[in-house]
Order: sequence, then structure tokens, then C-alpha cells
Amino acid sequence: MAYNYIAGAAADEYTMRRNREAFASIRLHPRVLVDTSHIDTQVNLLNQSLPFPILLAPAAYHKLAHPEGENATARGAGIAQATLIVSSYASTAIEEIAKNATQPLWFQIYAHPDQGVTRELMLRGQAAGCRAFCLTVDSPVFGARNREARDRFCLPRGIYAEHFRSLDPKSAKAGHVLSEGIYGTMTDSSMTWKTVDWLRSLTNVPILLKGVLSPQDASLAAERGIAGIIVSNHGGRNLDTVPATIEALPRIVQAVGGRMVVLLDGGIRRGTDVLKALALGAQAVLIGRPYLWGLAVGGAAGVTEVLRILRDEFCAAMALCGVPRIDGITREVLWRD
Ligand code: LAC
Repeated sequence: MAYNYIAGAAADEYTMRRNREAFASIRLHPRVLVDTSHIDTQVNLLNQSLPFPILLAPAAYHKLAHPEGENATARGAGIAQATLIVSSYASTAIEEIAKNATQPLWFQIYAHPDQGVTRELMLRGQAAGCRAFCLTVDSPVFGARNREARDRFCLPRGIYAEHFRSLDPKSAKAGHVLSEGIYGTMTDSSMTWKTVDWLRSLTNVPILLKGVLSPQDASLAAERGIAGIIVSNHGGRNLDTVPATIEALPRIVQAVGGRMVVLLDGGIRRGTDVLKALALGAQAVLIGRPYLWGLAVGGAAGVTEVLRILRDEFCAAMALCGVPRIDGITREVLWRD
């Protein structure tokens, strides 16, 4: 049940597969005899310096993967010097995760139907030192989660949506079958750009919109002066048959025209994928399932190892395409017929 919750996606899972297939169909353009003895992967994002452009995407309930849950993820990410975006549906409270973190944390927010709950959650994230909020905008309702429904997925005994134990006890309850109702109570299906404006009025911490695929929505976000967007289809977990994120990226980058930060998640499994996303205009990428598998296999060390592998592969891909610095990564690294 836990495996299927993490591995699964919406409906027939076409979009989840397409996230991978679209990366595989992009070919790289290798170059030779460039000095690649020093590879520099450092990037700056929202006044934060990242040693390499890979963040850990928000994902609910890490304790499904490992008993130490988000605390282990935060320690593993810290050793790798990577930023963890904590899910508001974490199975550990943000204050406790912060104690285990040695790198800045970001915090994912769902607009809860009760505005007071959303406000409280943001204030907790801010007090815990989170450097950015990622407001999930692709889930005013949840899509067909057939794998979860078949499994009657529910939180096993002892695992809770910690933030909601006090804020909204129904959403935190163990044994509640998620596909049969809880998703309906998680998010405010009436949310609009006004909700975003209201959230922005509550905090000076930058807010990114997570789950944008349409260039029109990206333009609206840029016009409003939003700090950034995450081009995402929720790992294929919400609306099936939407495009792969790497297919959506180029038109979004064009629409944004450098006015805000553009990140991407969905299907990043290799260092070459990171290079392709940056070549098409993302400033950094997020990984989801890969670090959860690392967590499941090896706890904190497993998370660190997944990040090490991806970082090493990314460095090798940069070297073999003849671009030792991030600002040298352009569409020239992609093969054109
Ligand atoms: C999911 C929600 C919790 O994808 O974001 O399962």
C-alpha cells in the first residue's frame, strides 16, 4: 500500500510515464576537447546559494518510506547540502524537521478550505525558518487515484499528517481511506488568484506557485510579481494525459521572459535530465520519488546517496557536453536535426 501510494499516479498513469519518455526522447550534443577539469554547479535562487541545482520536492508522509520519516530526509539532504521542501502533509511537524535540518528548508502549502488553518500553517513554517513557500495550485480537486482506491490507501497506525492533528484533526486521522473523502477536505477548491494575493499579504517570505503547466498561467503569475513557479504535473498524480513537464517548459520560459524563477519537477531520474531541464530554461529541478526510494532503502544515508549519484551524473553530463559552468548551459547542449 505504501509502495503504491508513492509509485502510483492518477488514472492510467500516462502522464507519469510521459515525464520519463519525454526526457529520454531529447538527445544531447556532446563536445570534445573542452577543459572540464573544474565543474562548477553552483546556482543562486531567491537569494540562496545552492551548490547544485537539485531540490527535494514536497512529498507527503515520509514515514511511509522509513520510520524516521522527514527527520531522516532532512539529515540526508543536509549532508548533501540540498534544500528540502517540506510537505504540509508531512508525517513529522515542521518544528521537529527544522531541528534535524542543516540546510534551509522550504515549505509546501495547500490552501486549506479554512483560511485560518492555512494562515496558521504558513506562520508555523515562517517561525520554523522556512525560506520559501510553495503553494500547490494544481489540486483544487484531486484526480482519479485508482491505485490508491484499489488499495483502500490509508495512514497506518502511528503515522499522522502531523500539522493537521491540531489544525484539522479529520485530515490527520489514521485509518481514514484517503481516496474516499480526505482529499476533498484538504484543499480549497474555490481558490483563485485572489487567494494567492491574500497569502502574499500574510508574509514577506517568497511564494512560488507549484503545478503550473500553461504558459498563460505562467504569464499571469509573472504579471502579478510572483517570486516563481514550479512547472509540475504533480508527478502525474492529478490530471492524467497532461503533457510531460519538460514538454511544457520551453513555452513557459518564453512566456515568463526572465521575470521570475522557473523550476521544474517530474521525471528527473538521471543527471542528463537535470542538464536538459536547465538547457530548456529551468533554473533548478526538484526530485520526488527518487529520494523516497533512497529513504526507504537507507534512511538519511539513502537520501544523501541518491543526491550524490544525481549530482555526479549531472557533473559528468556537463563535462561531456563541454559546459563546465551552469551559465554555459544553453540549448546548444541539445541535439538538433
Ligand atoms: C499527493 C498529495 C498529498 O500527491 O500531494 O499524494
